[in-house]
Amino acid sequence: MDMNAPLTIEAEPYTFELIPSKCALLIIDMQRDFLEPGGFGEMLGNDVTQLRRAIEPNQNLLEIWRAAGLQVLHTREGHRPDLADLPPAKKVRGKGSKTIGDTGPMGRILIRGEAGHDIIPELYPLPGEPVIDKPGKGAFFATDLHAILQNLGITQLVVTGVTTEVCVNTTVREANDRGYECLVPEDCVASYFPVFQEMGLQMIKAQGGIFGWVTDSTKIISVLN
Ligand code: C5J
Repeated sequence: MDMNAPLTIEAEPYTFELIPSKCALLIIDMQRDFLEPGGFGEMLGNDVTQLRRAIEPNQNLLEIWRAAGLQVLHTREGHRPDLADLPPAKKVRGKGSKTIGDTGPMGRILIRGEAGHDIIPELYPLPGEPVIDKPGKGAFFATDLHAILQNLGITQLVVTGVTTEVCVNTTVREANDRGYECLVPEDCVASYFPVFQEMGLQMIKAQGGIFGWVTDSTKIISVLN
């Protein structure tokens, strides 16, 4: 494959010209705490099956992406064990009986180094794939993501992961403001709430692609194949 030759991907609101050498797959927060039964997401009362639908499409896309030799990055939402980077307002939000930093079934909730904070085995990073630990919802806030992408010469992002309306949308908006072009495959992102899945995607592609483009992973895969 010519890494500098644009590949045309069918997308909304119009086709996306993917330049392999400049495009990275950014997988957001596919962590055990959000996706597995017994994790933080389920403790908050959410139905994790809504998120687990995105695992297989992400596996398929990741396999093809890696085989094509394209750049992959992963993110994890979480905090230092001493909670020094956890805003008090985030700690108390929701008024749940258990919150970030407390001990749950998979270790301390959303704390770096704990089992629940780690990425699910189905999508585990390979050595050499950067993993961005982020304290907020957006992957650019208080991280070195922008510097890493600039050093790699990346200007386009295929953004996948969870949840569509929270960390995926926040990251796409942050990326858009920094000049990145973002393509979101709708089957590779997921929300606990079907209405937010729908609206989260609508908001990205509305008004001529105000934050980016929306497609389906099969459309990317068929072009990379
Ligand atoms: C949330 C995320 N929903 N990764 N995190 O708290 O979207």
